[in-house]
Amino acid sequence: MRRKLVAGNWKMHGLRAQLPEVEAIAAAAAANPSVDVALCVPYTLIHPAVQVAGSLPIGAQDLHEADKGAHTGCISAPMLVEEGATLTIVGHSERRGDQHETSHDAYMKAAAAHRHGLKVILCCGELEAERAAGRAERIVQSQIEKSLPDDADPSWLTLAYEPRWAIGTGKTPTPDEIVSMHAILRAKLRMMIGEEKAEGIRILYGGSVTGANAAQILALDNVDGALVGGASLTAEKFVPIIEGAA
Ligand code: G2H
Repeated sequence: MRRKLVAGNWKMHGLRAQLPEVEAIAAAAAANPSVDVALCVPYTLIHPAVQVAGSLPIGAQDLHEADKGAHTGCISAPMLVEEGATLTIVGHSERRGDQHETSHDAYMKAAAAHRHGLKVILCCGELEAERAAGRAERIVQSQIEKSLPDDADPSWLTLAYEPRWAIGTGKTPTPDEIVSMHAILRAKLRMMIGEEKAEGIRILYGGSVTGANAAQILALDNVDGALVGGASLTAEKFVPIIEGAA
């Protein structure tokens, strides 16, 4: 059975003044051992968060595909490891939208992270116009074809389906739309890496998950957890989601 994973994505939020939230989230994670919890914070908070997080895994939200080099402003996997990160998100739709990243970029970044022992949450998801045009399934399948690492394995890889139109908007897909897309992703995994590994890989849902809708979403077929943005910024909002997954 796949254990549920609830991962927070703080995006470009969080100063050291918010470290007590990390501590409170870590305490809630420890109190709910049946669910895996992780927190992906800004680069600048990785080290300080690790200092107060106990056994709560602290991750990054992106990385560069190279280990080092002339890449002004970028951060590599070895740098993340040195700061104490144990996981990273790649291919988030805000990276795809704001920084024009492609699925191939996500593929390269996932490989770099894995080379250095980081776990990876690989994101995919369609735009609103793509869904309206009836292309959502094909778009998401294509993203996975281009970004799934060659040696994808449940021990280090998690997928996250995040329809871009649901991110930070308060809109969520219907339960049927989530179930349908997660089934498509599971089938795509089976085709690409075989039944056994495909069954082990967790597929998270992300996009406007809150304490109010988490339990319903997390109970859906093939929904193995949640990637949570805005509602992960405080323990008050995030802990009910953790508890909803337990
Ligand atoms: C989607 C999600 C976290 P939010 O980006 O990855 O953000 O929960 O704020 O929609």
